[in-house]
Amino acid sequence: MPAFPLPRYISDERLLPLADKVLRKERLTFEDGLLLYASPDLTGIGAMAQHVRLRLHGRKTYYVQSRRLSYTNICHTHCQFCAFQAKPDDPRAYVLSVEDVVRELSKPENATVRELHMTSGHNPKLKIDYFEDLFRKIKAAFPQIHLKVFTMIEMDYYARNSGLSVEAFLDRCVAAGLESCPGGGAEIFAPEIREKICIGKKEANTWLRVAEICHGRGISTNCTMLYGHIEQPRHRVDHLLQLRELQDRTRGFLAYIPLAYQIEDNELSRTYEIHETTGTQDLREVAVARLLLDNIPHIKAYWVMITEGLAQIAQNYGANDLDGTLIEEEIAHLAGAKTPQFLSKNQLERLIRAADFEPIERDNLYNEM
Ligand code: V47
Repeated sequence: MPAFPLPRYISDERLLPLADKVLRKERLTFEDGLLLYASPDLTGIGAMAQHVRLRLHGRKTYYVQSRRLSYTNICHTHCQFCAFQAKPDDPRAYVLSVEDVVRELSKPENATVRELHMTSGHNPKLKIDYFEDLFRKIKAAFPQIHLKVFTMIEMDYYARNSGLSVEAFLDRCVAAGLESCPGGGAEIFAPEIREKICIGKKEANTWLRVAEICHGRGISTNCTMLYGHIEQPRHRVDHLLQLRELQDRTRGFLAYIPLAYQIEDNELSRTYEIHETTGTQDLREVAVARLLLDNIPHIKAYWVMITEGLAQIAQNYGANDLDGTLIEEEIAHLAGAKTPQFLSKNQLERLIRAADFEPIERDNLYNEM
């Protein structure tokens, strides 16, 4: 890689020692993370993150032809930020049958889908037999579709609901066709925030323990952080470093996705005065992640939550993945996301190329298609 005159892009002198570390591939500390949030020099921070991104991935930006599907919105956990959940007596409440899912995936618009990403509510009526049947029938009908299912908290919930250990539940799901897991449900690990934004949701240790079990069994997962609500920079740095620490031990995280809090139709924004995240905040989250998470290969800019235009620019702030086509997204849109429900392969490629990056279609494990 050609020498990169990184310090030339930095106007906040306090960042220069961090730039030195980045150039020497040295790990950043908790205090460095706090400075990355405190410094007004977004350009300098972006340049450092971009240096790392170019070192790792050159000008490649990945995307996947994916389908979002939630098998149920019935949820007995009550996350204050969630606009998707429904109680069983809500007219919006639903559970998809296996036949519903197979019928949906048979539609022509799903013909090129390579990844089925399913996260849903915590529904006490669903147990292991439902999932085994679901996964077997999907894989029988669509062997080319990669099954990426369950947040870590969902897996813990459905294992307990089935009277099984997480290990036994996961082994049976994998035997039925589960191949990897999405990164949701992590929210913010710090207990003083977690207990305000998702009262009663399992604590951070559960999320981390289940991720470790998945990784130990060769099942890759992603990881996320929900930002832009009542958390402070120190909670974000703490969250990212806990992810980094687990990754040092397991190497099982494929990608990290910062999730910008969507403020509509949920209790959290009715309880606290919270504004929607801004462009500079969203870009900073991508850049800080690229700099602190030195052991997680991919950083996604999730266009659904930050807009297509900003995701495109985020490619210059450390992101090397724009997620996927999605077809029909519910969780962010019910909470007010103004982005489209889906982007076509051509639209994604155009966004990537127009910013002078190289679009690479991938499968869920980052094999190039
Ligand atoms: O688990 C819920 C979060 C997650 C809101 O792994 C909200 O590739 C913002 O996990 N505002 C679902 N976020 C999305 C998710 C995801 C997205 C993209 C890629 C991947 C991946 C995973 O969204 C939930 C929760 O953590 N969420 N409500 C909200 N109002």
